[in-house]
Amino acid sequence: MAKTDTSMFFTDRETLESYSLSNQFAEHLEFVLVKDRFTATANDIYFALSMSIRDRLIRKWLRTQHIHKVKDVKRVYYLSLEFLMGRLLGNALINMDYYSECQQILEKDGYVLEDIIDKEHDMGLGNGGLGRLASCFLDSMATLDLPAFGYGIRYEFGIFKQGIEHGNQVEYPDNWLSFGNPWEIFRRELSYRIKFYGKVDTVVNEQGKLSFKWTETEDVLATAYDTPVPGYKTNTVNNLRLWQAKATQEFSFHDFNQGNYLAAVENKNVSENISKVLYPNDTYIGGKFLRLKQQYFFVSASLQDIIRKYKINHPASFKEFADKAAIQLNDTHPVIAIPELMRILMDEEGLGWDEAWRITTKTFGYTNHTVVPEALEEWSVSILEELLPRHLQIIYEINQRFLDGVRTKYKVDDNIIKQLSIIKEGPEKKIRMAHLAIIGCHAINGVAALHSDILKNDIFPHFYKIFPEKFFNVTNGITQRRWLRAANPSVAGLISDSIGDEWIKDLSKLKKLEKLTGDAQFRDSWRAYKWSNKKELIDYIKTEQGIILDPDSMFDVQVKRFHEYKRQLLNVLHVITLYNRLKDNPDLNISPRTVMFAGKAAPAYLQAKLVIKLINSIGEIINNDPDIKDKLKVVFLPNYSVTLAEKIIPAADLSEQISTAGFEASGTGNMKLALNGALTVGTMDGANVEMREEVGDDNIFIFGLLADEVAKLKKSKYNPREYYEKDEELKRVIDMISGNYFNRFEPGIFQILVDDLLKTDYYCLFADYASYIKTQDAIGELFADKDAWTKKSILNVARMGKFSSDRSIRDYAQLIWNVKPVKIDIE
Ligand code: 26Q
Repeated sequence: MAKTDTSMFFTDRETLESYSLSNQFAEHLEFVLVKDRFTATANDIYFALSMSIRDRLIRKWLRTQHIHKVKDVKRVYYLSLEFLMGRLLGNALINMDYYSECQQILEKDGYVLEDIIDKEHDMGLGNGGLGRLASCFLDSMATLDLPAFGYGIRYEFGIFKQGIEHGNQVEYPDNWLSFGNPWEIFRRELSYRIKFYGKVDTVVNEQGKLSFKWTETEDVLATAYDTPVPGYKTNTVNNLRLWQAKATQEFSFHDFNQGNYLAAVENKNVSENISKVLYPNDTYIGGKFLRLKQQYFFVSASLQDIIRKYKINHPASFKEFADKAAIQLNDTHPVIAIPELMRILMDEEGLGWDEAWRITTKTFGYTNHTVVPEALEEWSVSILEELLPRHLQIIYEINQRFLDGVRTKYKVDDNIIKQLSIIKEGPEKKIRMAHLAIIGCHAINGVAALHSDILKNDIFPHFYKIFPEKFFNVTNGITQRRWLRAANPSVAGLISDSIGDEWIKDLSKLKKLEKLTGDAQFRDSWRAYKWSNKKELIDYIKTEQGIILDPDSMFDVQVKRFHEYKRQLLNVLHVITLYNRLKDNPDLNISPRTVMFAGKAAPAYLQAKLVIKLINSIGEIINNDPDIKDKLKVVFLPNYSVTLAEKIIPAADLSEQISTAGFEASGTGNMKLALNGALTVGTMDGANVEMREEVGDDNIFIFGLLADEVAKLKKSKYNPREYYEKDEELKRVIDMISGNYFNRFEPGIFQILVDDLLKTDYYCLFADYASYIKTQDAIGELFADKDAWTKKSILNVARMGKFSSDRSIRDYAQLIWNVKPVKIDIE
């Protein structure tokens, strides 16, 4: 360091801090962006402001990393192929407490902060629940002062942009970096070599000891981009490190000299394709080669980075590795990390199998996010053999040792051995990544109580018998900083004015709201703020889609990925039922409803896309039918994203969480909506079960079959046609869809949906229909009683304390990671 005092910084702290944010902002605008007041665009303002805030973060960021290093603390490494961060500016302003100062600075120049915040492109590097969970967890880990690193891929294209054309989903690339990204720091000096393909040589040394050499590989570089993760009102700033692929050679001189210019750059493109695009599926579909490359690419880079950091304090021994690193695997997507760490420890660091295995199993934890058996990730042996030959050897060895152990310890037959094996036999041998994860980790957890039980009892019962001590539950949560404080400032403000603002760091404090349900004035304010949120959403929809909506109608909201098991189609059946009742009796006295849908379907998931088309088709008919007298509207809001969620959720009255019981691992939208005062209509699935426990049966609308009843029904001969024949309203709805009532000009397009329901109805829509309709009728009635509804709305918010991601993270820290908070002092 240039300075002789003990300061770790080059510049004087006093100088930087007394230097006003306003000056810094002006300097960025002038000297970095080279703009003056006449030429600056709103986008320039966004950039200059973000860079000024980033400057303020940097000192804490460096300090945090420094303290973690010198104190040699245990860190959490969260490995995830997805981080659905959304926008960063608003969040940083709130967490660092700069919001009002920035408002004032911009006001002077005639700008409104919210408009500037609106210029930021979402960081959409994820599909849905699992990716957003990773982002909520980063926020909570920083806020709780836990030393943590997120590792992932810096996709050039995030989740596709959804457009609607003639009611159909169309996909456009999400070129999120096209205007630059003020938050990330490119770490030019940080890059690692990632090996692919090649062969494995067996080497015997003079002592007769075997070792393995992975040679003749084709290599790619992983380069690091860091994004700061500030905690709320704390000095901790953790790091999200995303890897980008870079060719080891810009250029093949060999090809170039042969006169083939295009071939000379082609290899570069092939290598750099690895970090090009996020796979837009949110369930496992097929074993795509590039996906495996992505997985290994980021896993290998991250492990090399973790080991480099470990060696700074422990150059000579790996003994303490598991005491310094807890690595959490976000689903099976990064599970190739298990053989990779084994390979590094044995082949590169010279450890023996037993020592390497002890370290590996002690280090890793695995979170499962899916119950659907066909969604469990498998890779064909032939693909692994080609791409990662040494890893395949190690996986075989892990399997062999595990099964041998089982055979000696238990009396098991070959059938059970077959079910436990990592290798699935068949015409094409497959590696079951979940089995590898359970065997190679010390902890496996589900994401809600019901889900964790299903894992133990139904999905992995044999593993549970062998390793009961490995199975945990950590119920998901969401960060209240983004999902209430930032997304819903009016209600958040009302809450803070009434009970103080401790809830922002300790969500259980919301309990204090319970007594305010009896305060008529408070209820009026609550309603008024919810109403103004609805008005804001209405204005947005009017601008974007030209649809006029009524803020006094019930906003009945289903926002999530489109999936058959999430049963958006069941919601549609209810909407058509209401429509028919109103057609029969236009003067029917019902609570007016605006039914809103938003969500993306995987581009190749035809059934899901057809449901989107159906929603748009029924909207077209219902919204323009004069008989309905505006008592029912159906709206599909295109391009659901974190930012759109932040607009919809604060405006919702009713939250639809209607998955077939046993299929939704947890859900997190359910928590976000309830935290914003929406009442839930839901099945006994995922975290709904625990939400009911918290808010009480009177404050949530539960309907439908239970998970074990669904399982039983499926085992018996479930005949959906019986339900159709017996229920007049249901029959009429189905006949309308099949009779092209909503698609006169495109006859037959929805017939596959109908056929599937009548023949199979895998997700039991018909079995739950009557119960759903009955519950919705009760909901409609209650909505007419404004005071009763408002009381329940307040109680829901008051009792959401459990569902903070702060609680989830404390659970992980204690049950699985064994990490402690580290306070960061600024000297
Ligand atoms: C796997 C292999 C190849 C390509 C894609 C995938 C893939 C990608 C994303 C598989 C699954 C996902 C995402 C799953 C997901 O979001 N699951 C949700 O996780 C939430 C957080 O735990 C839960 O609340 C939801 O219930 C669960 O559906």
